[in-house]
Amino acid sequence: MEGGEAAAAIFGERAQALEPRALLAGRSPRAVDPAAVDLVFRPGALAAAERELLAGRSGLSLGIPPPADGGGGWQRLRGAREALASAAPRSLAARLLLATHDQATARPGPPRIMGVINATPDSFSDGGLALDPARAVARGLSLVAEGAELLDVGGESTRPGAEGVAADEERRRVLPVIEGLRARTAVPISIDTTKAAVARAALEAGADLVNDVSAGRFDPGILALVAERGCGIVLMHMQGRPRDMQRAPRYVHVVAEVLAHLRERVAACLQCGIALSKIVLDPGIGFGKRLEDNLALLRGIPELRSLGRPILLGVSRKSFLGRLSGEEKPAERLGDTAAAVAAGVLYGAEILRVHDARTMSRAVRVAAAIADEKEPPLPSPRN
Ligand code: HH2
Repeated sequence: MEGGEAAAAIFGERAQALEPRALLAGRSPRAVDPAAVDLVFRPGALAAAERELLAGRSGLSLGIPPPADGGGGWQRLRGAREALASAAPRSLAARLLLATHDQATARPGPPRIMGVINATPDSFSDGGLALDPARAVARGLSLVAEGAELLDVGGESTRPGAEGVAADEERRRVLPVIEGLRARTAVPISIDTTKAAVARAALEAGADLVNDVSAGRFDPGILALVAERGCGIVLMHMQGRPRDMQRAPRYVHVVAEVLAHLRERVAACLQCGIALSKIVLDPGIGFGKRLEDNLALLRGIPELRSLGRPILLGVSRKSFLGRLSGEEKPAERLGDTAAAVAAGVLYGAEILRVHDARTMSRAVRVAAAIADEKEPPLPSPRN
């Protein structure tokens, strides 16, 4: 399938009804057989002729999954990828399902560390530490020395309950940091902002991509800017706004809802003229999520990968880790963060946004080696 047709199929009108559910049953894409299809979707999504076509293909079984898999209301397609591919020329649904399967089972690229620089007085774990530009630049350079391959510079805290800051103040905080870093490192720099005016100034000062936790919803001008500059963009899911997002987050099925939201935001980007290849997706851990939502989203990364874009994961020091471990001080949540980062890598996340690059790059290296299916040679009996 052509890239353009895959994008049209995945982001087109029928995509919602054919949304994959329980894809790969929460298993790591690194541990599944890409030749074996196993997809669950809404039953109404297939026209009778398509149902017949798929059910009639040798080796493809079309049934209702058992309740544990979300049965009753969902349909499950299993069989060889080859059989689905042979139905694809005659059915749009088969093409969509094939694209979904291929995207989700493609091996993720090597995981990379994104180091966080908060030029803010009030960030939840390190507010005030990098308010002075010289200290922020020094912090960025040490993150790079410790293994960060990207840097994310922000001038507005998005912690729960945070009130926004004006664009002028945000620019004043981030521009000297971006200029200072640009003069000293070639590592890609992202600007963590929801405002087009701040993003524009940051890109002019040397930033390479935009990290928008509102995915272009708070200031739609940001999408036009990204299209104009041809730069990359991170689209993150958030329910509500930072000031109220943790008051009463609610989902019926969090993974399906986040997937549908990200699908809609990708479609908005494509409509603005942003190339699909420039987009990175992020489930927004801690942004309008309960503990169980954050955990389900970590396990749901394989489903989110069905949109065919790399997944960025921001678990670092967040409060859901403290809920699990009992550690109240965010800066002390190093082991907690390493465990969540490792799980993210195993589920297929490709960019890990962290505050502690040294420890997390080690966690990433170990997790990536475990995820790599190549078996190490058995030790010889004499060793
Ligand atoms: N988390 C924070 C900020 N920006 N961007 C993306 N894409 N994903 C995230 O998970 C994410 C993010 C919150 O962390 P931090 O920047 O350390 O805190 P604060 O918002 O208080 O400055």
